[in-house]
Amino acid sequence: MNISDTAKKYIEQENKYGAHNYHPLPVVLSKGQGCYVWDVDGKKYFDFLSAYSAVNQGHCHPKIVKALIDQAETLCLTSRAFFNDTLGPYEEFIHNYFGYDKVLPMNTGAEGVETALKLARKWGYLKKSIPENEAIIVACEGNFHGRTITIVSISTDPDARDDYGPYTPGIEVIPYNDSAALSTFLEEKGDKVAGFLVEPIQGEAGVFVPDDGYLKECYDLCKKHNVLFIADEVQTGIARTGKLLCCEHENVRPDIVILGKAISGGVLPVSAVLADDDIILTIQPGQHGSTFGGFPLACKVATAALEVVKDENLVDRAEHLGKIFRDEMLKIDSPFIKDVRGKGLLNAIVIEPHNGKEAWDVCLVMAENGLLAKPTHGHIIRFAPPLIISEDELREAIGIIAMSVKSLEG
Ligand code: IF1
Repeated sequence: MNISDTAKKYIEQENKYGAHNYHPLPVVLSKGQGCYVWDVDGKKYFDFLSAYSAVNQGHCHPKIVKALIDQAETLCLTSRAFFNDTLGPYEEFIHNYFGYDKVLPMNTGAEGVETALKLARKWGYLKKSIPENEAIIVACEGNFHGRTITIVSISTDPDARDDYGPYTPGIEVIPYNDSAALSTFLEEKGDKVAGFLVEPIQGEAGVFVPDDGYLKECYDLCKKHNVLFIADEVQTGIARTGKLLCCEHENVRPDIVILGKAISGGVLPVSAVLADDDIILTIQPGQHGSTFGGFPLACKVATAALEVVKDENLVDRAEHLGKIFRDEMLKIDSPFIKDVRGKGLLNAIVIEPHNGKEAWDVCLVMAENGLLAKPTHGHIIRFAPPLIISEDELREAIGIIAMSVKSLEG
């Protein structure tokens, strides 16, 4: 791939002064608008990563940016030591929007997950009367919930987990997409289980969509054993999969929902944990919090970002455009394409190495042809454009993907 001197300068700077905890595609971006980004040389790309589904509303959405600027000029941060005039309205808005009694606001997705786990443990001790220090959280193989010590303790990915021990106890991992495994586990130890933590679609695992009925079966098992069903919708939530929350595909209403990423349209780190009173009120003043959680900028930005989701009909758009995307991908006749899967506009193709080329090479060629996507686990490419992409734009992007794959066949 051709890298300009300007781009090289930024890449070398990151290499020299930044920790080496990422391996980015050699593209240096400097501008974004809608479903497009531009690099430092002015080249335009379709953004088919959307910052890992944080930019569902499109880059620099004017309504969200305006909310940010207006509030930034008024009041940015008060801490929760005092009340302010943005948090209450935001919390009521979230209540009406998602239909849960209350919200606990945080910043990053990982903090949201941590919050949900703390909430589940509190509830387990106070409401389910699990003996002190014996609460169990059940999670799934192949999960990705973030990067904290407790969360990597749940991980089964050696890259995410290795050499970060000792690990947080009280967590058990069972196979994903296997409700019988959950049933067996709960039959045995259900009286000590506080919560079952699950991604409705596993993103990092490579957009792994569980079988129809899996989430509902797990939810019913949780009800049977008085266990909280905790949905990590950080990546799948906010219209991405063609429903506001991915669990709606199976008419499941989780006991706890974790949201992040697109709740702010990718403008600020904003996360939220939703639950009803019997759960969320088990945490009392002083028992949890964060300096920035629910800060005025976040409240205004997230409200605007969620209004955009409704105003621009992003749920229906994701559903409609996702079908087109998968249909068109399946029509590409290529030895590289082994599988196409996903829901709404959260999709992936599984790449069969061919001609000495693999997923990374496909991504480099797509970048040269004006479309950005990122491989995961070496052989899977995730495709998740902003949900505001038009049908014409989507079809143009599909053309770039098809042409790129074809050009590598040799
Ligand atoms: C990185 C993946 C995506 C998440 C779910 C919680 C979090 C995430 C379901 C934590 C974060 C990210 C983080 C990002 C890569 C990315 C990712 F490839 F690792 F799996 F999106 F697909 N729950 N996902 O997907 O949220 O604390 O990051 O705000 O670079 O680690 P966070």
